[in-house]
Amino acid sequence: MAEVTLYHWEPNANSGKPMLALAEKGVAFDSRYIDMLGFDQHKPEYLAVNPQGTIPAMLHGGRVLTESTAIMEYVDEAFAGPALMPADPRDRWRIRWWMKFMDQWLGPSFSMIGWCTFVGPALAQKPEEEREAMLARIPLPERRTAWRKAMFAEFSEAELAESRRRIALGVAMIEEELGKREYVASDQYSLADINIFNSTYQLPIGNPELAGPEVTPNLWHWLQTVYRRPAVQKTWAMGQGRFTDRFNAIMEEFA
Ligand SMILES: N[C@@H](CCC(=O)N[C@@H](CS)C(=O)NCC(=O)O)C(=O)O
Repeated sequence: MAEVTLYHWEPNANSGKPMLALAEKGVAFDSRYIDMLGFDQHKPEYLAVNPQGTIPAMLHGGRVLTESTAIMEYVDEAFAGPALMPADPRDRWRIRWWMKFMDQWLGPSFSMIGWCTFVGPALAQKPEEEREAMLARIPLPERRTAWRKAMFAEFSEAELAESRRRIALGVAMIEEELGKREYVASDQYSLADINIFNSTYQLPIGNPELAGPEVTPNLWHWLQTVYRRPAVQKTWAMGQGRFTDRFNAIMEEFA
């Protein structure tokens, strides 16, 4: 049995953060796949681990760790292996700036579009009573609201337009930043790159108008570099569905 157990969904957005950090550090872990669309995260077995019913969650040293970005920082500090935070305070500030920007401002917009275009439609075939029963099991009211909007296609045009605006602006900001250095927030690969990559890796096929060799040459170069990292390839091989298929399609076409 490994020292670490990680409860995660696909290597994407929040689940992908600790998966990638652990892979970069070379830390073996027991993988517990939580099928988010099957609502495994609201089943009693998982609520006993994380009562909030969100993924990921990590077990280490008798502790349950939640919050994907905080877990990445923990992983970087608790285990040997290549440092994912540089020593320079200014670099560390920039990394934290970008992670906060992602977690609070840009990430939720990627997530809303994903929920609207993929997660909601994936559940739309279920009978209404079944969807209502699924909603009733969600512990956090704000997650229940988000799920309801996704399941019943209730995101407003104004909300979606704001998310699209943020994504376009956020991608332009990342492009500008990558014109200044090799990685987003420092000269070495860091937690900021992991955080941003998990939400942007699919852009060249999902939104080619936003990211590609001509529109965003800096982002394009960075993505190619990150796609090729052994930890990234190993992590995406752990997915069980659409996200890994999409990553493989990207690898075939672009990397
Ligand atoms: N701030 C949390 C957010 C976790 C989160 O919302 N995860 C999503 C998956 S990316 C989730 O659990 N969704 C399922 C649900 O809300 O039922 C973190 O970064 O770990």
